[in-house]
Amino acid sequence: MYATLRLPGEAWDELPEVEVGPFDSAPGDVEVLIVANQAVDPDRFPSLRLIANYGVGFDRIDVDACRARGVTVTNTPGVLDAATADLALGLMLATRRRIVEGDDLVRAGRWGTAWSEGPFLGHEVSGARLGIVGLGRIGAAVAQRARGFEMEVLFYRRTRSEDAGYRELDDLLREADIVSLHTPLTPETTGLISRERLALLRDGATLVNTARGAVVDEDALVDELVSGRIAAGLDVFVHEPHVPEALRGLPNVVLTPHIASATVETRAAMTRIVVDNVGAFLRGEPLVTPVG
Ligand code: 8YV
Repeated sequence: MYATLRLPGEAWDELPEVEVGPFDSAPGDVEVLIVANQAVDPDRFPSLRLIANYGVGFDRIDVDACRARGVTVTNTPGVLDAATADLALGLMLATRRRIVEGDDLVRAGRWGTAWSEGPFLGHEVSGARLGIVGLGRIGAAVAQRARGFEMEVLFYRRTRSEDAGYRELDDLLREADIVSLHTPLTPETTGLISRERLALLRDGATLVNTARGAVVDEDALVDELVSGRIAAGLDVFVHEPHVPEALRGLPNVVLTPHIASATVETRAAMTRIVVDNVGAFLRGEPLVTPVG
């Protein structure tokens, strides 16, 4: 058994012998691999039977190729919905209420000048119209929180709905004050928020992405943000840990380093699922959360 990282939380200690090291050093005869959304070429590991992915998203793992070689993939659904939804709300608040800019101002000793005037006025989160793209577990957790902020919730998902809040994607982008992305990254969602669709956002709208960077045309997003027409709270990027240089100096963007699931509690719960899947595999029992 080989893991590309030692996972946090008590459950880890239940694993029988596991070697931890960089992905490139994984031995070719390994039967169980624990990874965090890393591309695994099943041809390189002829004995491989299980890839236990530390994360709900497994977009870098070719599940079909794995299945064809008798390799099962598991992920960690459910336990990170609350933490991810919390961060999405945090980014909405931080971006619209200009929390990071305010923090910078205070730290720089510039508080005291014209504090009630334009430059530091933000936009409401409470009562705003929120458009949720992807209404799975995480999107639903965001909707639940949004109701506490008395937001009007619109949503788009693959399967149409008769619900009054359902909108076609373009209509949702046109109508919402805040758009929050919660789709997995698939061939269908890659570039879903294209340049043309970004242009549909209202002036002053806020885009929040805690899903995957590549769901959005990142170059087009940078252009929109540099123009200052919209604002964004971004936890994910196309080529992490690279963040487009142009974003770093912008006041209308809040940037976080892919931390949506990064709480002690959630990460421990994710480890629990990984370890339970590995345990089930070793005992020859049905896996807890197989993918596909
Ligand atoms: C993790 C995630 O940070 O679950 C996911 O899909 O993106 C995050 O929870 C990532 O999987 C790396 O562990």
